[in-house]
Amino acid sequence: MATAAAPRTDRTPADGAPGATADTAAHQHAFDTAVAAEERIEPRDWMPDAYRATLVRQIAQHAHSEIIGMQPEANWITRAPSLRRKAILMAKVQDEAGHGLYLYSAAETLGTSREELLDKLHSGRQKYSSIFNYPTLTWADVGAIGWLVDGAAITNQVPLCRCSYGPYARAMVRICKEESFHQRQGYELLLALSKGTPEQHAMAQDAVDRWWWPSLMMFGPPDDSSQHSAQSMEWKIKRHSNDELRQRFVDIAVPQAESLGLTLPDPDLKWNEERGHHDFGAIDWTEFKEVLKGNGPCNEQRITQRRRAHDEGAWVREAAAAHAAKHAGSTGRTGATRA
Ligand code: FAQ
Repeated sequence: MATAAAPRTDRTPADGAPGATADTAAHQHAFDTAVAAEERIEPRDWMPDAYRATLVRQIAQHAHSEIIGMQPEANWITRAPSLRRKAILMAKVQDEAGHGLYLYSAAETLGTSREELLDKLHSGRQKYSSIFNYPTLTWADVGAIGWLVDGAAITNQVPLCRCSYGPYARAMVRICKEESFHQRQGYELLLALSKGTPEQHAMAQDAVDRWWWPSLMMFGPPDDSSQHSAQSMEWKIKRHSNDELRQRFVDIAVPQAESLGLTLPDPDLKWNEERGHHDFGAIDWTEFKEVLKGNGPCNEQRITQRRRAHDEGAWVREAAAAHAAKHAGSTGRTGATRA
């Protein structure tokens, strides 16, 4: 059995490999033992079908969120107020495309192609994060997304660096490093606005008022209605429940809001000495469900734009495939012709 740091080579083989007829119970036992021992499951290892399906579902949703998540902020690149802000924002949006690529690659190691996943996104058969169905109305929204949305993403994603599936865990390490820069730039942007003119302060406050509650929804439904959490935590895909991570995020955000000189839009938000956490108000789960059903403010716009970008990029994929085929021919290599 390999350690968490190194890919495993001695696990029972995957279906189709020599020895695949070996007893499923023995495979299951080896898998359970590895997960219990905090070892990483690697692509060629045997894994339960449901474990594979859960990973594909979560990684695909995560990848889709990254590439759809480029849209709300890209909306402001041409209107960034300075060269410095523009360069930062362009770098951030490019990072998000990169995160999508790492994640689609991680999903490919589970036997699911990027084309198949994109097709499911475009046809509404797979989800992306609810948060990206809200509009970016002012420049301050770029700051609020960085501070709150990236902040929530980091809180959720740092534990995923310890996910039991190796390729996903390793992708998350790099993603989290980049998300930290994203969160920091958002905080710094909001701080500049908050300490600026009264109009700039009001713009920052308005953005925080609109993004706070949707950011709390990013962590998913409450634990008692989270259908996948228990099994995902047993498999060590998820390390904490949705509510635990949401609470952690609130506890981190409250002092940061104070430093920013901004108010979080929740009259019920207060420190609870007994619990050692902040209490906070009720989340509007009806709104969350509506957004998931496709009825958020920007669902239609986001998916239409995504399909258009995909269609307009067809020639790039074709050219890259032709180049790869030519290169493979000249070096005598075969395969690897995908864009
Ligand atoms: N939005 O049983 P659970 C980012 C669905 S990346 C939409 O609790 P699970 C970076 C869920 O899929 C943001 N759907 O599910 C960035 C399931 O439906 P299904 C994305 C949601 O998987 C920043 C159903 O509800 N991050 O922001 C949402 O155990 C700035 C029942 O839920 C990740 O994906 C939601 N908010 O827990 C980019 C992180 N919540 O699939 C650009 C990885 C739940 O059966 C700019 N994912 N659902 O049809 C996870 O940690 C988990 O998948 C959860 C959900 C926590 C999101």
